[in-house]
Amino acid sequence: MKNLLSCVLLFFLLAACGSPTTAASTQAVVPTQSLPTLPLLDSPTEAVAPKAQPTAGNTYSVAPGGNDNGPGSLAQPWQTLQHAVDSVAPGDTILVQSGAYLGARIANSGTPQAWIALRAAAGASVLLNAPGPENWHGSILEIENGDEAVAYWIIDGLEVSGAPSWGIDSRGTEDYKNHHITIRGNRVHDNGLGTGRTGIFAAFTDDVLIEGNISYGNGEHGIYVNNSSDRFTIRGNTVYANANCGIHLNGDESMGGDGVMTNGVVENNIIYENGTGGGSAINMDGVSSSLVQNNLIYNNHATGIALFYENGAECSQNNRILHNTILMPANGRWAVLVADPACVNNQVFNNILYSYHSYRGSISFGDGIPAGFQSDYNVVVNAFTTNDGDTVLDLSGWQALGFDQHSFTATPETLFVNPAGHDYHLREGSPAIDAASSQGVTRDLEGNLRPAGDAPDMGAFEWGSSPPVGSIFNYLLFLLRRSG
Ligand SMILES: [Ca+2]
Ligand SMILES: [Ca+2]
Repeated sequence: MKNLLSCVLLFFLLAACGSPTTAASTQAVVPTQSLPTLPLLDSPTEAVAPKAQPTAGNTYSVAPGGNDNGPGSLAQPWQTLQHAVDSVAPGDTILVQSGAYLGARIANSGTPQAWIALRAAAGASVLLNAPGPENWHGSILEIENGDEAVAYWIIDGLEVSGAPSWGIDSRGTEDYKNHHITIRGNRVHDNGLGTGRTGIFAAFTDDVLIEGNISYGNGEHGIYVNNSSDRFTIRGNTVYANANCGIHLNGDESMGGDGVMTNGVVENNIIYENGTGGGSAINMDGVSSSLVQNNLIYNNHATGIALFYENGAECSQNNRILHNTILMPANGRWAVLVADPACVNNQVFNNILYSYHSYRGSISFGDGIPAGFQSDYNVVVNAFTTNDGDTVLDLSGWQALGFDQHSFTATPETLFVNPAGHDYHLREGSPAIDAASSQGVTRDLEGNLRPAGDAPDMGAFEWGSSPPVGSIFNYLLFLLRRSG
């Protein structure tokens, strides 16, 4: 994989330099050893949350067999993650060498200009498989002080597995919210199996960026952000086979704070095979003024995207659900649920909302029509409800209520390249091509430009599009480093 990526990267490096020759090929390959010192790379899509700043501090190493009384250099590395995270200053980077480690609790902070990184070294396989000695909750990696906020940390490239409770666990408090925590490119799996806990968890944490992770097989949710956290970005993750939700968002008023999560973005995630224990692919309880776009959601066994309030201080409202591709299996629930009429002013545009269920379909209102609800330009099935499925409307009956005037039904076989093989790119001639409305979404799930052709396409993939050249370069660097 790395060689392939290096070659592809080389191709674009040469192309970008206008040099079609191959003479310099061996020299032109970016050496992987240089990658960890790069500043943070642009991810496949445009940044939404504030970005981490390049660091300018010291670089330390941790390795099995190291010595915490030494200097923490590459030649004389430290041994434990706890010593490392306790020893660094703003701007520093901890490079973790291959091996298995206890986790740690991070209790100090970087600054806006000098984040701290805890990062797998290039090419290293780093496994964190048990809580550290200072941990409080049975989680493997805890980001928590208790008396003050923890902020400006990057957690990057680690495998985190086997926690008694949560895998990666950021917790502020009602009075001291954590903030600016980036959790990127980690593989987080099989945590909380005996306790029903989550892979990646962030409570009372503002401006959290959870990006490019793989979270699977955890005992509760794949990713869980809660407790009034605002301006969250959950982007480009692959989330599968978790017992409950793929991504759970919960304002959770009972824990204090304002009980609402606002101004978040959930985009470009691939979410499948979650929810066997109940829980939506994307579950939004007390989430407002947020954007859910370009997600691919299939074979999840509860609801696709649910807007409701159970613990949140208000019903999820003023959200935009755009350009998602959702396919519900025969044992799933509705593709989109607005559970309560108090969930006002939500918009559902440009999605593919398919279901294999015998009577559950595209959109369900749990208890009447919410004020300000708008939906249109979706691919749908002939099943809608305004009373939690007691009565099922076909598309014309639903349109008579004023919704989905430009939406239409279509089968997966006419829409997608290979639905049986879970390839949900649009096929040539797909009725979803150029059939969406302009909602200001400029990229698709893969970072390709949107719209291509005459108009945007419905669903998460824009047909016949390609990424801008600068994005190709950054995306390949991103993949190369993750594959390392
Ligand atoms: Ca809030
Ligand atoms: Ca198009």
